[in-house]
Amino acid sequence: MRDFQAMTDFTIEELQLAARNHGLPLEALRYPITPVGLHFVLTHYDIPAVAPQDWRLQLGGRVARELTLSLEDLRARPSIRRPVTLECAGNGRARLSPRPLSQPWLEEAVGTAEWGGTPLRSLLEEAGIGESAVDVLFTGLDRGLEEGVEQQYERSLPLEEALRDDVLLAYEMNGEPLPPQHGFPLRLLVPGWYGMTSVKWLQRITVLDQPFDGFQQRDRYRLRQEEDEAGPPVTRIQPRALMSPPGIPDFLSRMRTLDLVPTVLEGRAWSGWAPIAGVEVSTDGGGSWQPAELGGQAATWSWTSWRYPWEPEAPGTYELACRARDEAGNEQPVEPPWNLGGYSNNAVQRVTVVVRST
Ligand SMILES: Nc1nc2c(c(=O)[nH]1)N[C@H]1C(S)=C(S)[C@@H](COP(=O)(O)O)O[C@H]1N2
Ligand SMILES: [Mo]
Repeated sequence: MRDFQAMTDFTIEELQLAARNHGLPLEALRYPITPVGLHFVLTHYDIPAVAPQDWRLQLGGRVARELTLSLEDLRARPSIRRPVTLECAGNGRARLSPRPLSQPWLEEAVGTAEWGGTPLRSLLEEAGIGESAVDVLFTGLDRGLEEGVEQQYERSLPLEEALRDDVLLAYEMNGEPLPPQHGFPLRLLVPGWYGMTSVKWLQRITVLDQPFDGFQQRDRYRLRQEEDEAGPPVTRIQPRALMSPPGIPDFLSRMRTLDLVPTVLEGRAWSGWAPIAGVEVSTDGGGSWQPAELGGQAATWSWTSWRYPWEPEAPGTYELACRARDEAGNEQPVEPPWNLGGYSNNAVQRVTVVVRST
C-alpha cells in the first residue's frame, strides 16, 4: 500500500526549486573531497550558455587600468588549489516554522571541493586599486527576476575581504574545469563565507567607492525579524556538524534501521569563523552529550571528520544528534534561529533510528 497526501504541505514552487537545486546525499559525507556530482548546487536563475573562446573577464571601476582577460590569460597566472567547504546560507530553511518560501533545504546544502584558480588579490593589485575604493562587486552572466526586479546575479565583498590571500578566481573543481552548474568558466570562491558570496559565471569585477546596494545585498541575505528593518548582513558560515545517517533507510520515510551491534557514528563538521574546537554526540535526543573524536581539517576552511563509537544497549527507537562548536566560541543552537529569509539555521541535526535485535 502507498500513502497518499491530500493537503500539500510544501508548495509546487518549492518543489520546482528543490528539483533543480540538489543537496549532498548525507552518505556522501564519507568523502573528504566531495565528488563533483554529489556537491550541492544552488542556482537562482538559469545556468547561462558560455562560449569559452568568446568569454572575457572585465576588471574595472576605481582602478588605475582596466583589465580584460581570457581564460588562457587567467590560466597562465600563478595558480593555487585548496579544499574549501561551501554551504548555502539557506541550509536548514525547511525546518523553520513558519517557513519562508524559497529553496527548501533540510541540512544537505554543503560540499567540500578542491577549488583551483588564481588569487584575486594579485589581479586587483595589477589593475591598481584606487584610493577611494571600499567594495568590490562581482557580476555573473546569469539573469532573472526576483519580486519583479530584473537583474544580473551580483554581490560585493568589502575591499579588505577581497584582498585576503585565499580568495580565488576558480576555474577548476577537483582538478577538472568547472562544470556548467558550478560556474564555468570562472567563479569567485570566498572561503569561510556562505555560498551566495561565491559568484558563479563571473563576467565583471568592479571596484567601487561605496558599498554595493543591489538586490542580493540589500533585499536578500540579511537577518531580519521585520520587513522594514535593514538587519545585519549574512556573512560567514555558522558552525555545523552533520552525521552520515547510520544503518539502512526506509525508502519513503528515510527512517533508519540498525542492528543491535557495536557501530560507529561518523560525519563532518565545519565553521567559517574559526577551526572546529569540538563535536558532541547525543544518542538520547539531546539529553546527554559525549565528545566525538576529531579527524582534523585539511585546510583552514575545510571540514573535519568526526567519529563516535556507539553500542546501543537494547532494541528500540533512538534519537541521535550531533553538534559542533568552533574556537571562536560559536555553538550550534538546539532551537532553529528564526529570521524572515530563513538564513543560517544551524540548529542541531537529529536522526531517528530503530535498533532491532539480531
Ligand atoms: N552567478 C551566480 N552565482 C551564484 C549563485 C547564482 O545563482 N548565480 N548562487 C549563489 C549561491 S546562493 C550559492 S549557495 C552558491 C552555490 O554554489 P554551487 O552551486 O557551486 O554549490 O553559488 C552562489 N553563486
Ligand atoms: Mo545559497
